[in-house]
Amino acid sequence: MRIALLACLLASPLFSADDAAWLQTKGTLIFHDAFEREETGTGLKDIGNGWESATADRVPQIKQADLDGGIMKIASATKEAGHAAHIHHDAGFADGGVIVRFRFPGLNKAEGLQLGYVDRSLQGVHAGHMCYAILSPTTLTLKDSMTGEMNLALRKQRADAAAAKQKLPADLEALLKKKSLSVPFKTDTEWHVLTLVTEGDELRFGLDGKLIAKHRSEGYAHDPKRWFSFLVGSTVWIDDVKIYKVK
Ligand SMILES: [Ca+2]
Repeated sequence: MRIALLACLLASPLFSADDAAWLQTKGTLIFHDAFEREETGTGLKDIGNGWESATADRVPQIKQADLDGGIMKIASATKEAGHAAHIHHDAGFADGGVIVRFRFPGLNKAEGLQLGYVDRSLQGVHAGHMCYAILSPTTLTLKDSMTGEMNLALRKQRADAAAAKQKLPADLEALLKKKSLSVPFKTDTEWHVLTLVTEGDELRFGLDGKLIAKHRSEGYAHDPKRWFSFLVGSTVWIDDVKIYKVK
């Protein structure tokens, strides 16, 4: 009887490390895009299906998002635009997340991908940056930007210290350190499926059904995650995006 109960508990999504299963069984699919169309131009809304490219109008002569064969091929004009490509879509949940099929095409060195959640209506936070997973060729970082480096009061303290050519106060340095977690991670040029979810004050990143990292910080609990965002400094291909609301 006890063994049967244990087996049952282990089989339940509650005890699964697979956040795709958690989203699919506990959540509601609030947005899906498989990119089976052509973009209509290089402007703010030309990806279609509700996406906005916040950096498109800085460089209208350059196509930064090319819908090709069912894939959104992002190539950031970072230098020309003075900013990494920022492509976002409405989300709107407290707990939930995304399932994204993606690939680094191997067209540039140091291909990476930053994705996460933004709420531009947030007061006291630079550009509403809430939280992110940041994939680089060697590292995965989970970051609470909202109560960390994008918090305006903390940014002022850092700027003041920099202007005075002083070291950061030890307590501020310790606080900022707690706001992110980095683990070794190696990118390649294969297709993968990632999950990025928030549940309460926890942010979790999974790849191909395996939990890679999780981090707890108060900013992750902010309600709502108003936008889902991609920040791309180089090149990445996105095949499919699903956004789920659990709560
Ligand atoms: Ca597709």
